[in-house]
Parts: sequence; structure tokens; C-alpha cells
Amino acid sequence: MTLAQAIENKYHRGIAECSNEEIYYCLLEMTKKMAEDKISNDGKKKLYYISAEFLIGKLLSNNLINLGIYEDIKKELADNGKAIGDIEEIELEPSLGNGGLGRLAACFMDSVATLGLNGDGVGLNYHYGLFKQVFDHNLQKETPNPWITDESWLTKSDISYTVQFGGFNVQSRLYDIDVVGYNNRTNRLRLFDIESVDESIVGDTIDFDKDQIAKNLTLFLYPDDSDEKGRLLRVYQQYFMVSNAARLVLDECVAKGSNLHDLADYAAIQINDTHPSMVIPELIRLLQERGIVMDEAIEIVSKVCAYTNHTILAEALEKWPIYFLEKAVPQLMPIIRELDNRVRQKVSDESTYIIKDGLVHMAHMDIHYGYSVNGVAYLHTEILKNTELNNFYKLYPERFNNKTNGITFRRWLMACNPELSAMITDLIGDGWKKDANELEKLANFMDDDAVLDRLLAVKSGKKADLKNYLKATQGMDIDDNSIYDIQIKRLHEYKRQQMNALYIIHKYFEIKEGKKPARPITLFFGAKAAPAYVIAKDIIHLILCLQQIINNDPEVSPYLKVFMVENYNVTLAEKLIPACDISEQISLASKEASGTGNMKFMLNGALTLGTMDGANVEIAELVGEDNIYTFGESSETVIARYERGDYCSKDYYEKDAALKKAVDFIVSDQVMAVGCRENLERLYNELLNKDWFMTFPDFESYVATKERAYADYEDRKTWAKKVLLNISKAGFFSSDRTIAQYNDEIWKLN
Ligand code: DL6
Repeated sequence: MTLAQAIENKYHRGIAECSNEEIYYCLLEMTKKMAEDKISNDGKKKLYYISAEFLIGKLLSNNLINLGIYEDIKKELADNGKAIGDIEEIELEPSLGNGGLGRLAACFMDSVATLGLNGDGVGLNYHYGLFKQVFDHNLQKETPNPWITDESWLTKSDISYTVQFGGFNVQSRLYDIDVVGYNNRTNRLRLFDIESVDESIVGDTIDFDKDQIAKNLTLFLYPDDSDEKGRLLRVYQQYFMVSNAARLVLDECVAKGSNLHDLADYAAIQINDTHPSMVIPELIRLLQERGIVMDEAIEIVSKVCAYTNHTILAEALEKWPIYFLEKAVPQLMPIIRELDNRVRQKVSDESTYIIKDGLVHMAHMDIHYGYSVNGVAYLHTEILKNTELNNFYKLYPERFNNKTNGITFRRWLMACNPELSAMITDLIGDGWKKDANELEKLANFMDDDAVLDRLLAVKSGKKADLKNYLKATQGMDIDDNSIYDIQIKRLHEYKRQQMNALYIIHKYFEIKEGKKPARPITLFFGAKAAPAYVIAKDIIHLILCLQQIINNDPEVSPYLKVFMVENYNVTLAEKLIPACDISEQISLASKEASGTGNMKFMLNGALTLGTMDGANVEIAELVGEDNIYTFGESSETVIARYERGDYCSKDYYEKDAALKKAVDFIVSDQVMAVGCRENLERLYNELLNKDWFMTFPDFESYVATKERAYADYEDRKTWAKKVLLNISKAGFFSSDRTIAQYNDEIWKLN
């Protein structure tokens, strides 16, 4: 059916006579119908990817592309005086995720369907997401981020379970979102909600009554955990997610013919970080309820569950107090104790016990009772094996494996950068859309001036697009002749946005002193800080203060500008990434598990300025040292320094005059005039007395390497060659490759 026919059926009018909103809702309906026709439950074994987050982004364009009708619809719209971009603007971005882990889950779901595998995502249907970020007096403020409208990608199912908490029950309801594979099947995102949810308990802020579990359970992702009630709410959420998931798995497998003893022939469950870890005891509990004895229930579950670790930061390896679990989910504690006892009987290394010092260590449960443990980039997995999880690796070496992350090229090239996609297709045909390794063929054009010129022209076009978009949506005045240097990711000290801010101050002084850059530089940031993460919010505050000072300084702003986009999300990433010249991947070596932004930038023709951390290591290996800007201390040096415990940031501050000047500026009268003393002093003291993520030792090499990249940018032809080389090597980072590896080595779906 054409769009015109669908519009005629729905509104009895032509496309040109409809509002953008009417067209959007018609396309939504039409796309959902086409997607649903491709749902199937074939194949005996099915993947259940359980995740607290699915950062799926807007779905219209993605689904049109994957259904193969994007170009037709775009043309039909254009023929009627409508732009597809304007229709896309109507859609609200689902608030179902936060950062890398959630976006990875979304890319994975796309690839599972695209490879024709039977696999669903299972999570929660948050009504207000993480939060909507608003800047007020250079500070981050958090407000609810509603996204669910009467007609949306969600489809209400007739599946509902009674979930038992300590002292009360709640009733769940399953909503589905179609996951449309590229020229392939449709799978689903299974999102559980609570029937008694009450949006009215939330006002203009993200504060709400944390005691009213039956009303608040699915309102927010990662509710503020700075107090006990917030942490307890996270436990309720996690159990609600996995109890529903476990029942769905068992019901679907039984419906397909499983007698439960053979569950592992029917289901593979991937535990995405530790948020879904309680699925292990919950499945054991449910199997016992269905007549299977404990010994066998444990054995079955251990053949079904696999665990992915996404971070080596201690805080992300969740540990819940026993009394939390006793209160929220008392039915699980006897099972967790039994699981712990069994570990104690066979393992002497106490560091691996599940229950220690009154805490339940979720990752320990995953590793003892799962059949696979994977890291998400080569370096990360090595660090897990040799350092962080070494005690577990010694027990179960065969369980550990690496699956370097990937991204879906449908969203992160075809949809967000149709101009570059078209250029690639003109040069090498469109085989790369199914087999990303074909991008290697671009290497044949390295000395073709016309190709290099076109590549630069595509980038200029995307830079102009971004300029116009940010002018229209956020009132920013950007010079598109400048170098676009971009750092977009969650705000975390280990990602070191503060080091980039120190560079900005350094550059500001240089320009003031008359040392002008060859070309203007624009530094973009996009980041949300967790509401309770005080220093992260202070870093945002500093960046916003610098933005105000620098952009309003007539001496400096022609050469240097700073823009922190408000409410950074997938939609903004899709505009920023194609426009980027320099991709900032500057985490402290050993701390970024992988990164996936680094892959998106590379694919869209930005050069990486980064440390040898996470997947940067693999990017560097693929492109060679001439085509990436690496700097900073190695992970070995960093790990050794942590082990010695002798890092003293003040020593570096005292020795490096440029660094000292930049750090002191944070508490200067000039910054105080536009900022808050409390926040700025706190950040200054943190850097001077702690600097836990070792910004200072890397500062000098960061500045030098960044300057080298800026200088190289002026040789446009050589730069274009580096860009083309990067794109040609990006195929490895397709999530289709990652998912094929998960399937071959972990899930083994048939
Ligand atoms: O594996 C996906 C992604 C990695 O690329 C990042 O390096 C890592 O920081 C991120 N981890 C998280 C953990 N979040 N929580 N909660 O997002 O995972």
C-alpha cells in the first residue's frame, strides 16, 4: 500500500492536505502493520536479552529503512510538498535508556532481527525515563521526560502476571515494541509495566513518593539512589523486571514444547550487566514451583543464563544489602543463601562468595551460576580476566570470553548520514549494507582526488546541517568553517570531560595572549549527569560557565567556541556524529569498557583523539597509528599506579605551569561571576586533592596531541585520506558481527 492510499483510508484526504502530525500517525500505523506481518516464533531456541535499558531512539526512519520503503515514502512525501525530516520531528524519543549499555542493547536487537535470529529484548516500560535535562543558571536541572502518547510504537498485550513482593502483590502488563530487522524478520521488545502506575504522583521535578511502590515502580529509570528508599526502589524494579521475564520465558518455552527439564534447548538468557541478575534465583524458584527439585533447577538455570559485564568500575558491580532483599523479595533469599552455601562448599577463595559482609554480590551470582561471562572489548576482557575478576577466571577460565561491541550501521550510517551512505554505495555498490566488511573496498579510492573532495563536501554539508539544527532548536550560533571537536557521552569523571574543559581554559589563555589558532575551533559537549552524582554536575557547571564566558568574549569567540547541547539523547547524537571532525574518546586507560560512540564517529568520518582504552585499542590497531591521535598513559601504567596508591595530583599541578593556570581559573573571579562558588570550589578541590581518574598526568600529552590533530586538519587532502581509511576499516564494528559471535559462541540459536 502506498502512503497516499493509507492516508486516503484514514483521513479521506490527500497527503498535501494533511498536517505533519496526521502523516506521522498514519505512517506509524502503516509501519506497525507491515512490521507485525513479519513476526514469527520459528526455531526451537530463542534468545531473551534482559536489560534495564533499551536506548532505542526514534523509530520511524529506522523502521522505514529496515522495511525497505524509506526512499519510496520520502519521494511520495516530497512529491506532495512534505519533508520526511519534518515528519520525523513529530515523534518523541522513547525514554527507555541512559547510556552505552542501553544503546548497545538497542543495536543488538536490530542485528538479532537482521540476522534472522529469534530473539526478544525484555525490560521495563518507564514512563518518564531517566530525566529530561534542562540548563538553568549554568546548572543541570532534572525534569520528567514523558514520551508515551495514546498512539505510539507500544502495543498493549494480553499478558499480565501477579508479581509478589514482601507484603503485597502488583499486577503487571506487557507492552511490545516491534524490532524490525533489515530486510528480515520482526522480533520484539517486551516491556513490562505495572497496571497501577500513577503518573500524577510526579510534578515538575523528578521527586516523588518513593514508598508508593505500586504507583511509582515504572515511572523512572535508575531512580535517585542517594538515599535508602531510592536504592530499595531499584531492587523492586529489578525483581519486577526479572520475575516477569522469567515467567514469559517459561510460558513461551512450554508453549513450544519444552518440559522444562530441557529448558536450555529452548532458551538462552543474556543478563545485561547486573541489573537483571535476580533472574537466576527467580527462575530456580519458579522451576521448583513447577515441580523440579533444587539440584536440577540450579543445573537447568546454569545452562540457560549468560552474563555480560559492561564496566570495571566498582560501583556498577551491584551489591545489595541482605535486608533489602529480605524486605522486597523475601522469597528469593533462601535460594540465594543456598546458592552461596554451595559456592562455599566447593570454593575456598572467600572473595568470590555471593554473600559477604551482609551484602549480596550480584555479579558473583552471575559468574558462579551462568555458563558464560563476557567483556565488551579485547582490553576490557583482558582486564577482567587478569585483574578485576581474576579470582573467578582462575575458577572458570572456560567461561570467560570477549565480544567486542558493535553498532548498527542502519541507524548510525544509513539513517543518520544518507549522503555518506549514497557516496559509499556509488563507489562500492550496496553489498556493505549486509556485509559491513565490504567497506574495505573503499581503500581503492585513497588516491582519487574526486572521491576525497566529495568526502570533504559531504562532511561540510553535515556540518552545515548541524549548525542549522542547533540554531533552530537550541539557539546556538556555530561557525561551520570551524573544526568540530565533539565529546558526547554520559558525564562521568573517568570519561574525563574535565580534562577537555581544562584544555578549553588553556586555549582561551593562549588566544588572549595572541596565539590564535589557524582555524576556529568549536568544542561540543553532550552529557547527562546522574542526579545524585555531585562532581559530575559540577563538571557540567564548569563547562556551561566556560561556554558563557568564551562565547561572549569578542576577542576569543571568533577563534574558539563551546557548546553544551541540552538534553543530549539519541536524536541529537544522530545529528552531531555525522558532522564531527574530531571524536573525543579520552577516558582514563583501563576504565572505559569499550565505548561505542568511538565506532559511530569513525564510521561517519571523524578521526579519533583518544587514549589506548576500551575499543579505541582495536580502532588503533585497525587504522594504524597515522590515522588516529592517541595519547596518554597506558592501562598498565594506570593499573600499577592504582595498585601502588601513590598518585598525588598536586605534584603534577605544581610542576606544570600551564596546567596550574588552567586549574586555578576554575575558582577565578571571572568564573565565579557567572557560576556558583560552592560547585566550582568543590570541583577545584576534588581535582587538586584527589583527581581519582588521573587527569593531570595525561594533560600535557592531551594538549600536544590535540594541537597536532588541529594542525593536520589544515592539510585537507591528507585529512580526507585518513577519514576514508577510517571508514574503510569500520566494518569490524558492525553489531551484525558482534551478534553473529554471540550466537556462534554463546547462544547457539538454531
Ligand atoms: O558495553 C556498552 C557500554 C560500553 O561501551 C561502555 O564503555 C560502558 O561504560 C557502558 N556501561 C554502562 C554501564 N551502565 N550502567 N549502569 O553503560 O557499556
